[in-house]
Amino acid sequence: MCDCFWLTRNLSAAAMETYHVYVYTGDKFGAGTDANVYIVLFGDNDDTGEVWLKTSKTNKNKFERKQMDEFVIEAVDIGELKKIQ
Ligand SMILES: [Ca+2]
Repeated sequence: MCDCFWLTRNLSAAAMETYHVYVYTGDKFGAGTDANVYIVLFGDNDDTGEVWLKTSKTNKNKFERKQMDEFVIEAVDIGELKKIQ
């Protein structure tokens, strides 16, 4: 195993950022869903790629109607957030 691989891993680990993502589920019929929801954060340096919103910090049952869910995700440092998809 070459040294460069190890160096790259260290650098990427140091560049990880924690993001808190807040998702409000509307009150339209059928809005509450447990389907797999993915988001992508776009910054001025990079984007996170697709991130699965797996576990809500605020609610055991995520994505219920008129509910705010908080998700904590770890991803690369994308710089200043520009867009969420
Ligand atoms: Ca649900």
